[in-house]
Parts: sequence; structure tokens; C-alpha cells
Amino acid sequence: MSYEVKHAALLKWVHETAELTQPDAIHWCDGSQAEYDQLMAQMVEIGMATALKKRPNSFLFRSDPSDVARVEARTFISTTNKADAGPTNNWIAPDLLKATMTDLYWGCMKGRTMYVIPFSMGPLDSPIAAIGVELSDSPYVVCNMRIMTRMGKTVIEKLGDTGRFFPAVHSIGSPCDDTTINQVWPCAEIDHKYISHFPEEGLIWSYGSGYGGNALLGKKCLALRIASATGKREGWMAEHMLILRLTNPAGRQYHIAAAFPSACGKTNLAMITPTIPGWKAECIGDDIAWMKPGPDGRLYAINPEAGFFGVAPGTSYATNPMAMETMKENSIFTNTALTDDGDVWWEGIDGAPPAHVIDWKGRDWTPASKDLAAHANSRFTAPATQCPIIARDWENPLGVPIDIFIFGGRRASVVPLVTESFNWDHGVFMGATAASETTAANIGAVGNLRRDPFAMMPFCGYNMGDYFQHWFDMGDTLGSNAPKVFYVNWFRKNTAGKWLWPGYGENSRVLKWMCERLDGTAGAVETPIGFVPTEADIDLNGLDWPIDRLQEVLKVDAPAWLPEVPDIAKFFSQFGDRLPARLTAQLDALAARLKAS
Ligand code: SAT
Ligand code: MN
Repeated sequence: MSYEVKHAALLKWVHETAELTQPDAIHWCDGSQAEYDQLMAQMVEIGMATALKKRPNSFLFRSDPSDVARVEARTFISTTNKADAGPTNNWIAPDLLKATMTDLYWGCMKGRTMYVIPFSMGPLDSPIAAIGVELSDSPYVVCNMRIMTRMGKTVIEKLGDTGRFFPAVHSIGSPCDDTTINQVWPCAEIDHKYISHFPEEGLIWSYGSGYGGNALLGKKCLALRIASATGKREGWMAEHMLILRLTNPAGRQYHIAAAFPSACGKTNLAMITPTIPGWKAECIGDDIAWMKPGPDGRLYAINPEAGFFGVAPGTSYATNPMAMETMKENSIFTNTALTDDGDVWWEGIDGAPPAHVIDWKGRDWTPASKDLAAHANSRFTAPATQCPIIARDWENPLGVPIDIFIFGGRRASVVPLVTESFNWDHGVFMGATAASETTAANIGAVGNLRRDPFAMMPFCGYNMGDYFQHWFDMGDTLGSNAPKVFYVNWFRKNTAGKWLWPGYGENSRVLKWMCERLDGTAGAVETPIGFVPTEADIDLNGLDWPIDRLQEVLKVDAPAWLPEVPDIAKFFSQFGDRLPARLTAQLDALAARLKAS
């Protein structure tokens, strides 16, 4: 141990976990560059990582082909009463789940090192931040956690003798023995994977996967599932939201927090390069926002993370130049392809496909190959500080005051480009009824439409009906300081399957309209679903895009909306008496407006 630990409860828990999992050694991470370099060198040595010649201090990993995304079907919210986990979460009683997992954990780290990873979600001195400690037998997890969180010795110092921390146990679920010694990405079979949360205790137990949100436990497990349940109890919010600052030509700042499901463009919007002259965007976070009411009654947000774990495919200088700059060095790539000259490659990156690469499964690939070279959920892990447009004060411990909330998803039809809610309750209704086509970020079918309220369906650590009520309660607390709420859909298509909106940097035109609505300077028409701009209300200067598509993307088609009503009613019905009456009232009002139109 390169530092002294005086926290008795922490020491006891580390000791007990080691007794159970039987690692060969325990390594307390200090978070130093030397430690990171040494772990990477070890992983290169055993063939788990490839150093990239073209990117300083950057490495490529290939996971087991079965272990490539979050596994919602194996994710559990374990509360004493099933009703407290709610109908949208998998539930197993805590006693039973702990017994099953204790059997799995027994001896599971044999032949491996158990790393103690102390981390802070949020700047160490922030009143909104929280500390976690992850115990993991994966050096890949250690290196990712060093980028994604503030990790190491300083966190132990901050904890002192008795500080509060969230304990999180992680094992890849594959002891090192004769059969596994040559596996570069050992993991457990799908039926043995468990991503378990005990929100009443603030405890996380993960077993069997080494990938992304299954293994980097600060992210979805702590910062969303456990934190959302904690926030409900304590009167704050943990949301699946990017945080972005826009500054208009007059220097007025607007802070926007936006929730979209995984792999729906949060990272792109968080790092937007506005195409409208004079407007500046700065990134504060790309995935998670922790928000508390401040002394002035406004809602203040911090990004609890320190890095980006972004989807690689589709990222390019054309779609997200800032992300491309961010991952130039000191980055980790997982399941992308490898070029012959030692760089990463993926579908949708700039330029023509190379004549030959090694694909994410380690096989030769040419443009004639029928498979994708990079997995659709391949990822980059890169430090937030390397983002050219990271806000200078992104680590302000007090956070930034949120002016605008945006909800949305991927919808090929029905939902217009942008809608402004009538009021807070209507905004909560918009968030609660958000729907999106599924993506490769979860193991499962892609492209199916599902309701994903507040983009929190896979991440809400308690009954979603109670979560909806929490949104109403927060609105009541914030009163006139509550952010204005909008709903967007960048993904609408025409019947010929063509995009109706160019997206990416052009989305700044929509953001500008929102800011002007806040200031009362832009127009809109009232429709049954909310306030919607006409082409005349949005700044379209310099946009080269067919006018008929613009008209179509803004269109509110009442007959097409009508079937949404029974679909929402059916979705709501699963929450039974936990569904807030204010949501039912909103649905009734929508139905009445649609019928009257
Ligand atoms: O794998 S993660 O959960 O970290 C990424 C995502 O699904 O958004
Ligand atoms: Mn996410």
C-alpha cells in the first residue's frame, strides 16, 4: 500500500471481500500515471491490450465476443419489497440474490489481483459529489476508472477515518487457472452474469462481465441507479443527461441538460460545434448529471464523471470533431478495428475504408467483408480535460444553473423536430413518455420502439412510478426557477427513408430557438402536443436543406399521434397506484386536445 488507510469500515470490507474471493494479491490503487503505465504494460505483455503506434499512450482492447455491452436482462434492483424496484426493473430478494452471488464470488479471484479503486464521482470538494470504492479483479477496469473518475490516493485522504463511501464489488467471474490462463478477456457465461444493486444499503455487486457499464461501477451502477434512489430520499436528482453551456453573441449564457437513451447522440450534442455564427458551445458532461437546488433556488448540476465512454462508430471529424480531438492520446479503445499502421478504425470515421484492418474479433477484414470491422457498441474512453471545448470551469464544485431540460429519442416517424412543453407538469409528461428505437448499447434486439422515460428505463434504481413523482416534487420545490422543458427528435425520416433534418452542428439552430423561447423573443404555434416552431421561427440562415423536408420535420400530425394515447395508457398502467395522478391528468388532457384538433 503506497498510502495509509485509517478507515476501519473500509479496511474491514476489503478484508472480508478478499476472504471470500481469494485473490492472490491486493493492490490499493494510488491513481498515479506510473501505476496506469505499469498495468497497461502488463496487459500488453499478455496480449490483452495493443499499444497504438499512431496515438500516444493509447491502447486497443478486444473483449470476448459475448461481452460487448450492458446486459439489462441480467441487471437487478434488489429491494426488500419487490414493489419498491417497480415493474421496469428485474428484482430478486436481497437475501436470495446475496446467497447466489456469494456462491459465485467464492474463490472467483483466485490467481488474480484484487484492485482497490477509490473514486470520487464529481470534484472532490463539491457538495454534490460522492465517493465510491470499487474492488475489481480487472486491470482494464482500473485503467478505465482512472480516466472516467477522479481515482486514487486523494480520495482515500478525503475519506479520512469515517467518511461515507459506496461499496462496489466487481469480478469478471473467471479465476485464473489452467483453463483460463491464456484467455485475454475472461468473463462468465450470460446466465452467470449479475449486475446487482442494493439501493437500500447503497451497495453494488457485479459479477461476470468486464465491459462498460457492467464493470466500470462508478458510471451507470453508482452515478445513476444507486444515486437516483439516494437522490429520491435526499431531495436531489441523478439523471442520464449531458450538460452543455451555450453563449449567444451578446454573451448571455444558457445551461442545458439533455436526456437521450444510450447511443442516441448525447456525446455529439454535448460537444456540438454550432453552425450559427456567434454562438459558442462548451461541454460540461456527456452522460450523467447530478443536480441539487442551490441557495438561490435554482437547480445546479455537476458532471460526476471525469472522462467520456463514447460510442466509436459514426464518430468522425464531420460528425463530432471535438470528440475526435479528445481521443488523440491517452485514450482506451475497446472493440474497434486496428489498422495496419497501428491506429484505430471504425465504420463512419472520416475517409475511405482502409484496404485491410484487423476487425474487433481479431480477424483480417477488407471492405469486401460482410461483417462490421468495429463492433456497433465499440467505445473510446478519453479524459474530459482533453476535450477542446470543455468549459474552463467544468469542475466548479457548485455546478452550473440549469435553464433548459431536453428529452428525446430516436423516432423515425410521428414526433416532430422540437416541441416546447406548456408547463412543468407537461414537461414531466414528455419525459415520462419518451420513446426510442433500441440501440446496440444493450445486448438485445436493435431498432425496436420502446418507452424509455427520461432515458432512465435501464438506470432508475427504484420504482419508476415513484421516480415520476420525484420529478413533480422537484418541480414544486423549484417553482418559477424550474428549467423550461423541451422534447426533440433529430431522427425523423420521410416515407422514402431519408432524414428530415441534417442533425449534428445544425442542431444548434434548434438550441438557439429554445434559448430565445426562454427569453421570450422567438415565436411558436400552439399544437395539441405543445408549442412547435414554424420554419420562420427557427434561424435557418445558411442552411442548405430542402424546404419540404423542413416543413415535414416540424409537422404535427394529429391522426398519427392518436394511437400514442392508448399506448401511453398501457405503458402507464403497469405502475398501478404508484403512477402519479398528475401524469394521468396530462394524458387525459393530451387526448382531449388531439380529439379537439
Ligand atoms: O456501457 S455503458 O453503460 O457505460 C454505456 C451506455 O450504455 O450508455
Ligand atoms: Mn449513457
